[in-house]
Amino acid sequence: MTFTTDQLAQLEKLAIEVPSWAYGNSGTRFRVFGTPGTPRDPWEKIADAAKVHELTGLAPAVALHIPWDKVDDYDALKQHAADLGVKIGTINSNTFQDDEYKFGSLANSDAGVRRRAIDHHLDCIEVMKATGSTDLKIWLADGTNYPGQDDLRARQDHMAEALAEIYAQLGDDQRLVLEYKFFEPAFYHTDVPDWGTSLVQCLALGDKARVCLDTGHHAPGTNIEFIVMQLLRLGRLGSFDFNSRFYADDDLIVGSADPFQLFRIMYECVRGGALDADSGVVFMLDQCHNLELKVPGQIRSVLNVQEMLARALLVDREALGQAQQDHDVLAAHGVFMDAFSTDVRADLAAWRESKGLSADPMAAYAASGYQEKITAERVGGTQAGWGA
Ligand code: LRH
Ligand code: MN
Ligand code: MN
Repeated sequence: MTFTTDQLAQLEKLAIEVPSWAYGNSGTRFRVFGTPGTPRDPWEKIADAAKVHELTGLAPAVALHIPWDKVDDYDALKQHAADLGVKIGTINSNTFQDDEYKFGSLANSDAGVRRRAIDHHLDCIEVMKATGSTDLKIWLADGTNYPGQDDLRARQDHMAEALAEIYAQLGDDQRLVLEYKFFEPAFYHTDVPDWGTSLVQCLALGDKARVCLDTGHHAPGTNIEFIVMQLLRLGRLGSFDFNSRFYADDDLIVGSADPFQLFRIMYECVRGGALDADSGVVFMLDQCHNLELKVPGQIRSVLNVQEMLARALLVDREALGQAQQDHDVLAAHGVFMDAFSTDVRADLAAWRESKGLSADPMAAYAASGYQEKITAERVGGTQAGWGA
């Protein structure tokens, strides 16, 4: 066994939150391809999420997106999740698909539109109360396409005011998590483009406001692990939206495009105590499976996070500290790379078997008959959100 008892205890703490929308059909602006067995409603999305947890032991929570996951009875949805062995996680608001929000939502210059967007968030807080969710995640598509189109500073003030009204309605155990993104759908400016803007808005709101870091929301070449370090250092990292990208916000399987980056992020998480429950950091995925099957796509994703966490735990922190102290650049880098280069797959298979799980969850899913069952049962599954 490669892992020490301490490392195993750390590994044990990993809990990943999967997004309900990863189980729905999705695509690009050119085409949404249907996938056999796609869920027809939030109940079926939760069933698929529960399957991922059942086979991996790593994904006990599922995030919802409102109104994509709107139901009449949220108490019943909460119970449905519990019956299947998972819980409802983050509630994601959505102010980017209605005509009213063409020129923005919380940052819109029109007070009537801002009112509507604020009310949507207050509705989301009600959903949180009914489902037991503690996090309200806000990502705004707000921004402009052309210099001069709107007043950048006024929009920032409008947004701050609107966020404060939403924040004031949070319960003691509820948090507001503000996600940033540097472009898209707006191409000139975005009202929350970066972690600095998210952080200053959060600082103005109070202790229950945190930053959400979506790994796909940065300019190419950005040192994301530095941002992770800084937010953890300040106690303001609320959650991750994990995914991979080659170009923009590609929403591909986390750890597929750049496993080394995921390793570096997970190392900062270990270093910064993000795995401890009291850190409040939620490890969420935000992905779409446009071509591959969705349930195994999610299984692969959570396994990738665990694998890079396992390698990050193998960094010999004492040797690294000594090499850093000595300014021995190559030795320090060598210690880091030794951990990254370690194949932990057999150890993780053994970890799974020790918990009564299959050594190979991908193979277990293929053999389970679940895909055949949902393909036969679910006729007419719809798009994840866009158009659902
Ligand atoms: C925006 C985003 C945000 C949304 C999700 C569907 O690009 O990352 O988190 O809620 O995609
Ligand atoms: Mn996201
Ligand atoms: Mn995104």
